[in-house]
Amino acid sequence: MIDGKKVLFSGMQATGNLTLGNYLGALKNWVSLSDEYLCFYSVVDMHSITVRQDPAVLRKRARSLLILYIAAGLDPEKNCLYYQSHVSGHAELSWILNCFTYMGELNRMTQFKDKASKHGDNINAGLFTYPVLMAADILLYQADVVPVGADQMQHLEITRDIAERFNNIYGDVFTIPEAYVGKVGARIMSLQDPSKKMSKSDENPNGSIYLMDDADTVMRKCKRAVTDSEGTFLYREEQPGLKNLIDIYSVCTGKTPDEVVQEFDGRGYGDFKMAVGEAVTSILNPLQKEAARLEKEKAYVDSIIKENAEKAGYYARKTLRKVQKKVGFPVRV
Ligand code: ATP
Ligand code: LTN
Repeated sequence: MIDGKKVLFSGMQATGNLTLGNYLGALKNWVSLSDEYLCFYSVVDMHSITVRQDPAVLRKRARSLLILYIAAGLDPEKNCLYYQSHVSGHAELSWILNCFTYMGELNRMTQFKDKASKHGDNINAGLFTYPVLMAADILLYQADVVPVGADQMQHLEITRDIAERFNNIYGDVFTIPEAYVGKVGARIMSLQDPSKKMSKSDENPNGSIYLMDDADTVMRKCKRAVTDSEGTFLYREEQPGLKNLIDIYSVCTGKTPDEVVQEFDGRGYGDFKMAVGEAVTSILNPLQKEAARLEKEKAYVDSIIKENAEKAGYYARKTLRKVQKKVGFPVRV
C-alpha cells in the first residue's frame, strides 16, 4: 500500500514491434487499472539484453515503447512510467535475491528452456536468472498485484516463493504479490494460425497486426486472415479463425460476441473482414497520431522520463535499504 492505494507493477520488453495482441491484451487494460491502483509500468530494458540487441535499436525502441505507454492513455502524472535501467535498485535487489533462489528452481522455468533452445549460441547467466530480476522488479515496489499473461505465471510463482522464503527468515519484508488476470477474450491469436497467439516475434508478419501498421496494411492483413470453409457465422471453438476475428472486433467496438454474430449473420466473411479492418484502424489511428506527436515533443518526454525515474527510485530505495539492513550490510552513515 502506498498512500492508501494498492500497488501494481508490470512491464514490457522493448524487443520487436508491439502487436494488437500486446495492446488489447495488456496495454489497454493497464489504462483501466490506473485509477484503482498506484501503478508502476516499466520498460524492462535490462531484461532485453538477455538476448543480444543492437544498442541503437534497443535505445530507440525503449523510447518508442515509453511513448506508446503515454499515447495509449497512461497518465505520466498518475502512473510511474520509467526505464528499468534508470533505477539501480532493480540490479541491487536482484543480486540479493539471487542468493535466495535455488538453481533447481530456475532450472524448472519453461521460458528459460524455450529461449535457451532458440538462442543456443548465447545461453548466458542473465537468461537463466531472468526470473530473479523479474522478482526484484515486483518486490522492489511491494506490489500487491501484477497483471501478466499466462506465459509469465511461472515467473510470478517463483517471485512469491522467493518473497516467502525471505520473509520466513527475516520477518515481514516483502508484500506477496498476486496475479491480476484480466478479462477473458483479450487473448488475440495469429491471423495466419489461430492456434498460436499473436506475437511480436512471429516470423510471419501477416499473422500479426503491428500497432504502427498503416490502414492499408491492416485491411490487407484482415482480408487475408485465415478463416474456414463452413460459411456459417458462429462464435465457437470449431471456427477458431472466425472466433479470433470476432474477438478482435468485439474488443475494438465494445460489442459482445453475440451482438457481433447478430450483426453479421447471413453476410459473407469478406464483409466482416472489412469491418474488422476498419474497427482496428479506428483504434490504431489515434494511437499512432498521439505517438507521432509525442516523438516530436522531446523536452516534454525527457522531463517525464527524469521525473518518473526519480519517483520510482524513491520507492525502490525504501525497500532496498530495509532489505540491505536485514541481510546484514553495514548501515550508511
Ligand atoms: P514475444 O513474441 O517477444 O514473446 P509477445 O508479443 O508474446 O512477445 P510479451 O512481451 O511476452 O509479448 O508480452 C507483453 C504483454 O502483452 C504481456 O502482458 C502479454 O500477456 C501480452 N500479450 C502478448 N501477446 C498477446 C496476445 N496475443 N493476446 C493478448 N495479450 C498478449
Ligand atoms: N517478463 C515479462 C516482462 C516483465 C514483467 C516484469 C512483467 C519483466 N518484469 C514484472 C510483470 C512484472 C514479459 O516478457 N512479458
